[in-house]
Amino acid sequence: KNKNTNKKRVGIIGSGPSGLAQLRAFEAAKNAGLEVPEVVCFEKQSNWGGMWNYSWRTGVGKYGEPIHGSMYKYLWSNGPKECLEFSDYSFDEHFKKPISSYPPRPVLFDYIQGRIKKNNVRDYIRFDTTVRWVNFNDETQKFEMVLDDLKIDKTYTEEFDYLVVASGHFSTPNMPYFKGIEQFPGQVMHAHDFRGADPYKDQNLLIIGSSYSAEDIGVQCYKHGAKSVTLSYRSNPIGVNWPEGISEVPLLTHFENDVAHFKDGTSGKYDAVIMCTGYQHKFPFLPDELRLKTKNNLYPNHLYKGVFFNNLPQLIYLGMQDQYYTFNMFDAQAWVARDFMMDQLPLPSKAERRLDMDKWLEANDKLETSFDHVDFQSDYIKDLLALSDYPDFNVDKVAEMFKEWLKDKDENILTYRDKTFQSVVTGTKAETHHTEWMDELDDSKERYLFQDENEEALEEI
Ligand code: FAD
Ligand code: NA7
Repeated sequence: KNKNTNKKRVGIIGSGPSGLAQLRAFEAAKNAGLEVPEVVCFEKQSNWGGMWNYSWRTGVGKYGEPIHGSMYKYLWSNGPKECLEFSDYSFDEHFKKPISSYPPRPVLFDYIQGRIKKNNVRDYIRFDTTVRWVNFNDETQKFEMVLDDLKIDKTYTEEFDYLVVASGHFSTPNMPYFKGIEQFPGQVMHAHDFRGADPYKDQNLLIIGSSYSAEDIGVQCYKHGAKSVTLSYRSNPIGVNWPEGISEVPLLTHFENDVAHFKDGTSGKYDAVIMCTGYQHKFPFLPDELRLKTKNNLYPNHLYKGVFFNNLPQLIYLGMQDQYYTFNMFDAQAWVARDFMMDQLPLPSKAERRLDMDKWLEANDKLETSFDHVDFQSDYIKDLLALSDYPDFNVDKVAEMFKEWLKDKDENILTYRDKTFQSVVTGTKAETHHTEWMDELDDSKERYLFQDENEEALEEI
């Protein structure tokens, strides 16, 4: 008989940066000599990394599950890496040399994997396994999880004392309808299915939306040779200093074949439409009473400390906020969640938790500028850091870097990725990349990390 039958069990859904942060948090406690619960992580993909695990596929995967990935080729970090650095595993420790502030996706993917490869964390993950349904049993106070082992097409059930939902929220498209779109002759798709700019070379492209995806996909298509990029906004334009070839117009009203009409009475002819209209928080494996229902914002309601589901705190959500901070925020959350699950962090009463959330929600409502948003999320990170032994980092300095980044983008959206920042973890100043971002069409790790050395070696010959 298993001698660990009395051990508490933790089920984690997803092995993206958030799920991996949770695994790492438990590993850190174990390495410190503490007894940790039994942890099992379920991942529907065949590898970890979540969004950062690029997939060429769209629609469904080889087992017929909806494809999770929304990332695309030629994707470079859209914020300085110094703003997301793990404070317990620096870029220096991983790469052994300074690198630039805006690395491409494969380089960040490599970094995410570095610290968990040092332990046997992979053993805790069941890959190719979809969490199909979760039920909370009031009598046993346990979560009953219905799991599909996709590889052998087998469904089974397991019980857990705690459930950590780290399934991400940038996967299920929010896809609006516009009158006449069914007659549009060109391609219409959502950013979730965008896999790179190549098909849009020499095309006139219409993008709907005015946030990160619209900005980044628009700029990438411009960089890789689209004839023109038009961005259509609903509330506010992105409003940066656009180069000739990219422009912003008010919201689309309707299509007449390949002609799009906009709210200000203007119109244009387009070859393709990409909806960069955001994503839905979607948890098809959770019943109504356990499901987080929220829009994409900085403080989803019902989550105490941004993680504990107030009606049932043994249900924990990671990374559900809109994100300035990413990897380091997931870490700060995961450490706090771990301490609760290891009975080291008692929570106040439900009513007190409600009051705490209300305070944050009220502050959230008052935010106006992007700088306010940065400060709000920075305060949230500080609040979390005070609760656990996750290594402290200089949050104020990171907030300053975020503000620099916002200004850089405003000034020149094509060159902001050539700027460099200083690490708050090691003090290291980033390298300038060997090639300016606008001229760099190759996003491979090999070229990014070793091109300098190759060129030097060639010069020496
Ligand atoms: P995810 O990375 O989405 O991982 C969730 C995991 O859960 C996935 O592996 C998924 O397969 C798994 N899963 C989901 N449902 C189930 C289920 N039912 N059963 C089993 N497993 C399941 N952040 C940055 O810091 N810098 C950037 O430059 C940046 N660029 C981005 C660009 C795009 C296009 C997008 C969409 C996001 C970007 N982000 C960026 C934000 C990104 O979402 C986070 O960096 C990070 O990936 C979030 O981690 P996560 O673990 O919370 O979610
Ligand atoms: P976001 O940041 O949630 O933004 C969604 C955008 O879509 C935003 O500009 C919305 O405009 C717009 N939107 C939503 N619905 C509509 C309709 N019906 N019509 C027009 N425009 C609409 O999602 P992103 O994909 O940009 O970014 C998500 C993550 O991906 C992010 O973390 C990045 O790192 C990558 P609004 O301002 O609400 O009017």
